[in-house]
Amino acid sequence: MTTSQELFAEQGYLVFENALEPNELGVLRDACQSLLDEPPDDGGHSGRHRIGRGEARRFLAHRHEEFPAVESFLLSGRIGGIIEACTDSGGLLFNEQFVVKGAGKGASFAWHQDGAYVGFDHAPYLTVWIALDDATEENGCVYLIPRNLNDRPNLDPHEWREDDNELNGYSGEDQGIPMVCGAGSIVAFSSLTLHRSGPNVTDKPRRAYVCQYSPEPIRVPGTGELKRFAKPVARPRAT
Ligand SMILES: O=C(O)CCC(=O)C(=O)O
Repeated sequence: MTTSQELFAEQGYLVFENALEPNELGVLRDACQSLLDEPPDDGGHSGRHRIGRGEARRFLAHRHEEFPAVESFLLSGRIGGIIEACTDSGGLLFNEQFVVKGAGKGASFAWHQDGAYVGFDHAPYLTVWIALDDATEENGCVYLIPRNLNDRPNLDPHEWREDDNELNGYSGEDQGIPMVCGAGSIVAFSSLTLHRSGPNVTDKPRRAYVCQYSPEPIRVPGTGELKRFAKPVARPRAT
């Protein structure tokens, strides 16, 4: 029988429907709302970290330490269980951000592998994408192209699109598999798995929380400086 880790390696992702308890979803939604109350920016950085598009596509990043309940969740056994279902190489919290597409004008996000945004060689990591609202094709759900990580354990070439504030790593015909799922569901995928998300044409925002877990601290070559975070996650709890 195929194990969940083998399936993850064969297709590059796993879906966990209704993985969160209502209180966990509430904690994430509340923190997201606090951050949304701030004026939007474009990411505040130069180059490949300037990926915001005002109200159309907001990335509210690296603020979990201001929300103790969010930090507890990020390092919880709930997340430990997701990581263990996907890989036996463990996980350290590396990065986190809310991604919000504005009502009626939410921007799409181009095909990319998350690892392409890191900018230097690093061990592949796990992205845990959490739906804070029901995710549909109308409100900008994520689309994935399955990838066998055993056969293709590499980053593909990406180009920076100046007008759209994003990298693009795929220009073929494949539209990908829509990850339509309910609020509180998780799509876990490798930093090597190509994904995109569509525009939000509904009259409500589409909120998601993206947290990422690396098997080892990710350090800038040369300086050895830690990139973002490297916080250990608790042992698994049943999802
Ligand atoms: O939530 C989305 O629309 C996609 C986010 C994404 O692809 C990412 O943060 O890498």
